[in-house]
Amino acid sequence: CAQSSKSPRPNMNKHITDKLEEMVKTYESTNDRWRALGYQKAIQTLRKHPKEISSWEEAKSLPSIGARLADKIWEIAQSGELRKLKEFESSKELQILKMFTNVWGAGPHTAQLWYQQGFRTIADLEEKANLNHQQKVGVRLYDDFLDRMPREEAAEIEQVVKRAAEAIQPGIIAQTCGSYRRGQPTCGDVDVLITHPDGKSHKHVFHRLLADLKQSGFLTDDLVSAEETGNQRKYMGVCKLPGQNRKHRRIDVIVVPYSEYACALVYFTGSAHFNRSLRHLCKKQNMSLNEHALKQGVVRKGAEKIYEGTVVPTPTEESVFKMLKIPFRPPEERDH
Ligand code: DCP
Ligand code: MG
Ligand code: MN
Repeated sequence: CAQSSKSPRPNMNKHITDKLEEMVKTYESTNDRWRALGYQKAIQTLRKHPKEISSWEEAKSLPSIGARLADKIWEIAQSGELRKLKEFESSKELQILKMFTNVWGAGPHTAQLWYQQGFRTIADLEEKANLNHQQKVGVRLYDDFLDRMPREEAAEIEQVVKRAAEAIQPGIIAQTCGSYRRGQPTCGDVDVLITHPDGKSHKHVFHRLLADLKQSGFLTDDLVSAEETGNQRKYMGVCKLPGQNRKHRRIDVIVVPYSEYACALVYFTGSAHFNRSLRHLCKKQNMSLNEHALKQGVVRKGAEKIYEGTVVPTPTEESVFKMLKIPFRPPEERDH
């Protein structure tokens, strides 16, 4: 997927994979990891298949697709529907579990616990459940968090963060990544990546920036106030633009050293699916890629790394693609 440069091959079986994705979501919400994984593998296979599925046998012949999945695929191909999915959709219990897993800070396990305790609505959780701090925020702002913002609003949020960061440290770079940078019309949150070209001034910005943005009333709630991975710092929280009729929006702020900027930019721009295909490409070339660095000369034994490899300097995003021996892919073309 990452390999093809310009027009990525269209998914000839989108009508099928869309339904199967719904099945994955359902099985994830019931904590049925094996079924979810089985469906996920089938989806990946179907995405790569160069033509529309035209028989049960054709589906069955593909990797990761057994007789039962072939039944489902053929049912969708013929009727456009999947009875099993319809059943799920009409199941009250599954609907409630899905709603509960959509609470920020709750996973499928917590959702099931809540259900077993007799809770059925978000109001039940608010009144009766024993919630941690994140879940309290998630419940209070449930509707706002489910609403994706128009990209214009993400741009306004970026500007607020940019101006505040610039006031602390002139020359700072604040770039919104994620779905916004990929040009999506709506964004689930705003992912602001911050660094400084001098290689050191980014360090003292993190805490001051958050303090300033709290003081001004822009940041309203913390979800994860500081997560440290190596030299990177990540904040996850909630913001609200000034003015009437504004919703609370999810915001992530990530501060990284300039030497890691290009890899962080690739990682936080995504999509998550694109990142997976990049990592897959790396494996084949004995390399590894994460939000910190690109490494070469990695030695793997099965899934395990027995030698970490050495860091390849990547001054720009383009250089990451070059080292991976693939043509540069602009952010707008990284959704698959
Ligand atoms: N990311 C990843 N793997 C994950 C989560 C995130 O590689 N499991 C990377 C790719 C994502 C980026 O981080 O694009 C930002 O994560 P988000 O969850 O904010 O996702 P998006 O910005 O892509 O979409 P949304 O509009 O829903 O926020
Ligand atoms: Mg995002
Ligand atoms: Mn995010």
